Amino acid sequence: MKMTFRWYGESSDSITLRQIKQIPGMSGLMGVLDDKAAGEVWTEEEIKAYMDGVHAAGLECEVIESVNVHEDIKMGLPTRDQYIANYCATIRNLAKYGVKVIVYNFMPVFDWLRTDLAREIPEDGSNSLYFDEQELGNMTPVDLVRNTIDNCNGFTLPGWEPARLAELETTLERYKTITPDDLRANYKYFLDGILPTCEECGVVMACHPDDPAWPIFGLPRIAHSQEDYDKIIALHDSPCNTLCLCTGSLGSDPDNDIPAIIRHFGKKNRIGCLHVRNVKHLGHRKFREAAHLSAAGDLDMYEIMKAVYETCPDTYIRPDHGRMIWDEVGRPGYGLYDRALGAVYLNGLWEAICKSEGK
Ligand code: DNO
Repeated sequence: MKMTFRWYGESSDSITLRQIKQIPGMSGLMGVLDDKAAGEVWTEEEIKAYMDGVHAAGLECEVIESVNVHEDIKMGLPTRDQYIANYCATIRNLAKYGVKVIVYNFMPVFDWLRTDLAREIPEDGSNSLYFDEQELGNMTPVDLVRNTIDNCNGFTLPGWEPARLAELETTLERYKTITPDDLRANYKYFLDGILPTCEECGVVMACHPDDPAWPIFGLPRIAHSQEDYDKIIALHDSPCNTLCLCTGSLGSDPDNDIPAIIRHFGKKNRIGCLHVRNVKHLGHRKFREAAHLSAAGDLDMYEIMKAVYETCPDTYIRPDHGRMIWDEVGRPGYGLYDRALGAVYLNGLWEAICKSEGK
């Protein structure tokens, strides 16, 4: 297992590579070029500049996140072929700089979604990302976007880049006629278009789940359960067609048994990497993100790490969304302190599991 950390780049992150390097057991990053719009080619020069900085700090970057899929691909528009060709060019360029896994998602319009980015946790005065379906019911998609952009402390949030959201209303209108099966068919077209390039370059695609794990605003969503992922890996049978197992996204639905899902796909060698975090259920479709410690939320982190150990021990993991603690100001979910605590805790579980297995 390699422990990694999401980093947005020098001009876009409140955290430095030096700080990341000082977290015990950190091998490298799940990196991102934060300023790339969906559909654009990530050029060799841009990737090289990012990687040079990472390597100079003594870190690796074998996983890249948020190579976003253009809406035209998801909607199956004729322009999709050009965007698929661009995507293949990006895959090739990333592979040249040592990237082994690309995390992406196939969620229409929105990436992850919350109704509050800084809900105070009454027990200790920290705050974390929060979702309540009832609060969402009172908001239009435009309200939600405004709320999210206004409350992210001046940082861009993954999936909420203003450029992607400029045409929000038109896009939402177009999705009204797209069913989950249509979306899956468009997804197959995309996978058929990119996976041969992945196989050629030795890059694995890892699909991030819908977050939260159910449809929102009536949009089709097709990646939030074991059954959904069984369908996705059947769309194009390739060892490069894998999932990014995000425990908090899938875990927002209490019906998803996370250790069982890890075992199911781990055994098939279809887990490209994991985002590991805890979630506290507060009612029907209402939850907040919790500290990583099992006792702080509803997921059993020991069982999760054990399932990884048993079925995909060579994977990449990163601690996901932390709370904001110790008065840190940063990108919601992506502060330094609570994610560092999470990484150390997960590494501690890993050491205990390895030792108890005599390794
Ligand atoms: C959210 C992240 C996601 C993820 C993308 C991949 O915090 O985990 O934005 O990186 O869905 O495309």
